[in-house]
Amino acid sequence: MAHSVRDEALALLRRLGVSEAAFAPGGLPARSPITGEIIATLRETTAAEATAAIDAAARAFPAWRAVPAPRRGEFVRLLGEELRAAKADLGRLVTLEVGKIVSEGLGEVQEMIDICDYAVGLSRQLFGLTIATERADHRMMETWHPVGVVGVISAFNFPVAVWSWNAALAFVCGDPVVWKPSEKTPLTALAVQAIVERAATRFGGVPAGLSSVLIGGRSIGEVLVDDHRVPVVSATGSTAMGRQVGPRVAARFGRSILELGGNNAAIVAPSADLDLALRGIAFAAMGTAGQRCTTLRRLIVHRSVYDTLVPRLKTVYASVKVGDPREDGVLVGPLIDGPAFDGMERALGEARAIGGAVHGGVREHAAQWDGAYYAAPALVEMPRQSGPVLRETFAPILYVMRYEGFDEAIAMHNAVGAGLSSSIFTMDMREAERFMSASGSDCGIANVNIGPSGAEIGGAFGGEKETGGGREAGSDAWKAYMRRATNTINYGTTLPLAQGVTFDIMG
Ligand code: UN1
Repeated sequence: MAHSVRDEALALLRRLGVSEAAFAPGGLPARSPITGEIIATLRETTAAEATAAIDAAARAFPAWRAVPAPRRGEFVRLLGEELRAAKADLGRLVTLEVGKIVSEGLGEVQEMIDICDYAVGLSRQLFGLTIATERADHRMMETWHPVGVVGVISAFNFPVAVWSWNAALAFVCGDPVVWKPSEKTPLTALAVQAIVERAATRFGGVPAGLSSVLIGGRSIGEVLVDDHRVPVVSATGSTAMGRQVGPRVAARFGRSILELGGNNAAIVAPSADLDLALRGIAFAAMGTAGQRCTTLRRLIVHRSVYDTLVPRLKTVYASVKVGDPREDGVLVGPLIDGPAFDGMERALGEARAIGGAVHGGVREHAAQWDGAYYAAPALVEMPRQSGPVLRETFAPILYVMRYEGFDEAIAMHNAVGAGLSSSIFTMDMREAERFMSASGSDCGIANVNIGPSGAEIGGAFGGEKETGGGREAGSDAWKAYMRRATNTINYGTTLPLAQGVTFDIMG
């Protein structure tokens, strides 16, 4: 019998520096999906407090933008150091609060450390272009300035890493951050805030209000969405959530960075290295219990390899250990809650009704923990791509389908609403290049011989279509956290006008 999640989580929270003031009887319950037990109840942020946090962030902005960018980078360097020191504890808390297996909990914190390192370097590289002008003795250039308060709304499944992609960039770009984490994962958010405060103390001179956390549900998120002093709102979650947030932020001419649902596929071509494909598929489809936005949900297999690959996959699916994510050897932890399991059952029922053959997918460990929802990952052989296959169900369901021709595979691949991540397993370079070309995958991420999940922070992360179009983390994603000014400077003695316009005045 495993020891109590609650005791361990409370000890971790103390070690991580979360103050007792965060707790309140009868407040928001923080549950562990491992056992279903309540770890703590938390004081919820009121709407007035949320507005006060935005006031403080807005006040912090002029002070923070005046700090030279490489100095702001020093703050993020210290944050990275604090995260390194806290990695074991915070990673473990992610496991307890979200149910990720131990190495994935630690991996999430590593992702935070990685983006901090990235942002430190970036703090000396926030540069713009110098542009040739059509006028003599003129120079044109772009400068990038801090934009203001960044609102971050994050989901339960990456409860801390997604904040860090946004916050590490925002901080070096000169922007304060107000964060509304998922109401399902308040504990890890409070722990991160305590870590930020330690970095701020070591740095000295961080303006009050630079970083804050709002604990609560949708109505608290709405305060961020609607406040005109928040020029950028970065929201991660469902497409339904994004449909609300995007237009509301746009209505006040704010900018949103949306990272919404994924319905990610992999194509397995005739030439695929099937050993490698098997490993790639297994991690991408079952890892994090199918609760990544990059999770592999659709497998499009050439008919010539179907009967070799699919039986092997079935064996892997049947052998994977589902259970307490703290235990060695477990690869699939619990779903986040009961509604997640209901959604899985519903999707499997719909798949069966249209001819799908479902392997796995049954609830496990219900006798031991009736408030926890473990499910054996499901492999579903579908006669065609329809019904639940066309939408994202946030659970470990992999729909498998056959294809004949490569064009058909690409068409099937692109025939869903979401456009986050994608992959192809092939040894044929023509297919690989086609898949990554303009006429190939329509997703923001297109991989070859690796699955669609588990991206590094160095690349821009996000997707097209109903995924929302936002990009976070690496490459030039930082530009979304700044405003661009185009400058034209005349160092001559005359005033030539652009486009040859003349405007001669008297005198
Ligand atoms: C998410 O599920 O919201 O690429 C983010 C990945 C991770 C991030 C997933 N690095 O799977």
